[in-house]
Amino acid sequence: MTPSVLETLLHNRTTGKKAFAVLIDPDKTDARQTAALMEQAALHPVDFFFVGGSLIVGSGMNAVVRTIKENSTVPVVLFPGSNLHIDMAADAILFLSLISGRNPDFLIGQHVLAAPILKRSRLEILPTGYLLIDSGRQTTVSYISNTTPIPHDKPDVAACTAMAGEMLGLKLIYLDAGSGAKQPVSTRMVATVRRTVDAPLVVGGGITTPAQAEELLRAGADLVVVGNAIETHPQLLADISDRVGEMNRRNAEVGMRRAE
Ligand code: 1GP
Repeated sequence: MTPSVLETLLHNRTTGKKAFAVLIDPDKTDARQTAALMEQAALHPVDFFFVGGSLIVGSGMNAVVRTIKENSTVPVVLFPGSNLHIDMAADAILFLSLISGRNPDFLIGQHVLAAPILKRSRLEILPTGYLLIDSGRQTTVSYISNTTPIPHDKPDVAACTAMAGEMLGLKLIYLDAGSGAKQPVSTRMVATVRRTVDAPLVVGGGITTPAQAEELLRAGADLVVVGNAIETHPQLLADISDRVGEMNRRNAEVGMRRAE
């Protein structure tokens, strides 16, 4: 049986395997571009496709999810901005509680509306503590959610927020600088959060190079998410995939040598 997304991430935590997800914004892609990404992903492995965004204007989400499912076995994880962004053809959904903010609608309100729909679905529900981190400019998600991001240089605030989220039972922690952020979350913040929680740590927003992805993974992220930069430079999918693959090979070799 195929492991669930959470099982995969927890297993990766125990083995130290790092993962890479491509975020597809349905407003910025079509079935043809999605199929082209799938061809790349067949040659350069991607662990998950995230689909969604804080604001979806068009009606292309279902077409994107279907195109991925028809062309790839990589799990599709919905990254919703609201209870409207649910697609039954996906494999899983990040059930995001925006715990860095104090807007009850994004802490629990949207979830109440989505709960009966999700209960009837076969989607894997991934309870996720979602932390928005300041990246130097207002992002769509901070505007739409009407929340104040955690300051970029306050790793302890992020760590305490993540800890509280984990204590509340959330299974994943997601540090997000926001789509198209000027700069990613700092490695210092990632390392501080990593030391304080056991849950798999997802980091995204503003990652534009394989080196940044590697630094964040080395700092303690388990999964990096890249969207915008791959839309602009599709070759980056291959470059980041290769870099993460190389990192995992090196880590596995070190592990084997230690075991000898
Ligand atoms: C945003 O973490 C994701 O929520 C990805 O951000 O589009 O900047 O890569 P980018």
